Amino acid sequence: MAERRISSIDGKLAEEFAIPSHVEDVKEKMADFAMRHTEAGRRVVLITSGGTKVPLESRTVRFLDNFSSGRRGAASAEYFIESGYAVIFLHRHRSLYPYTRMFLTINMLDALQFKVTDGTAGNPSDVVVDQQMLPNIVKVLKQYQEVKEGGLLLPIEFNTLSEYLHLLKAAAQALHPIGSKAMFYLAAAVSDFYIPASEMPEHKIQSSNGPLQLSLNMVPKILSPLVKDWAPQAFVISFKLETDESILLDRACRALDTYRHQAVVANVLDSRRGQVVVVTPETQVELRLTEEEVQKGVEIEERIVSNLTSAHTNVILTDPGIRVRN
Ligand code: PAZ
Repeated sequence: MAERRISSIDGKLAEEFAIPSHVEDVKEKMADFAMRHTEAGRRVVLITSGGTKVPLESRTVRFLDNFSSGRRGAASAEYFIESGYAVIFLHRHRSLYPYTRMFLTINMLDALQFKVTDGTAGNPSDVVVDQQMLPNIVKVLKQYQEVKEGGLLLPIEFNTLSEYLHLLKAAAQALHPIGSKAMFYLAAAVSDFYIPASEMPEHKIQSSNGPLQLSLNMVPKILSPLVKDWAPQAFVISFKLETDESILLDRACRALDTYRHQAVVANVLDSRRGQVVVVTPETQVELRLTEEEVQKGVEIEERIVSNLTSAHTNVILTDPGIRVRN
């Protein structure tokens, strides 16, 4: 029964979601990255980040978007790297990116100045950074260059739901050989609904045809084959976002029961920057920042990553075998 469900999800993926042309190349890159870092004694985390886009037309003008700035994924990538992980960063094109996320609101031209102001400046060496506009630039640039030199961050982009689903499957298969050294940190906001390619109009939907009625199919739950089939030894964390706090923990527990993975990070839209609950089959740990910590610039992602990397260590130390729960 379970096997039939998994293979039908695989079939649906192949039939109803356009396969990106570069998926095999990306899979090979991810497999090489994972193997290289595991051989160097590092664990590897696959982070998903940002929201998926669901096209309404095949020559797309309109689409449905899922809300996510990508800040959680980008900040978490930095904390995972600080904790010794190598990171595959599967993120929505133009969502927040590790390290550069800190300067997103700054206009680059406002942050640069000429050393001399008498009108003679004209060479690149005449340009300097305004330290007041970019107060942490030296520290962040150092971190960024170290990460680049160490090849610790592999960025992969998606835009649409189809790209996300196929690239996540490819990542899971690419990380299969490193077994329990792999973590999946699925923070992206993924659509639950889509229009199958066969039912999508080719051209722009015309408003002259009157009000638009949409019928959307349910997106296959790929967490199921990911946990059972594609990366059964990996440590898998999903995220659950709700706007109604009263249903949050129940939904998180249900997800754990259904997919049998290791943890759900549960958060409410309005309070997600300062408060989450890490739900496992045995525990519910609330992580919360105090007002003082928020003022000091402490980020909740540091706490989330610390909690999960410790749990990952415990699992690897106590049971390096199959991770799928019964
Ligand atoms: O990307 P962001 O920092 O704006 O928000 C993070 C988040 C709320 C998208 C993430 O924590 C999350 O809950 N992702 C899963 C969303 C879902 O339940 O579909």
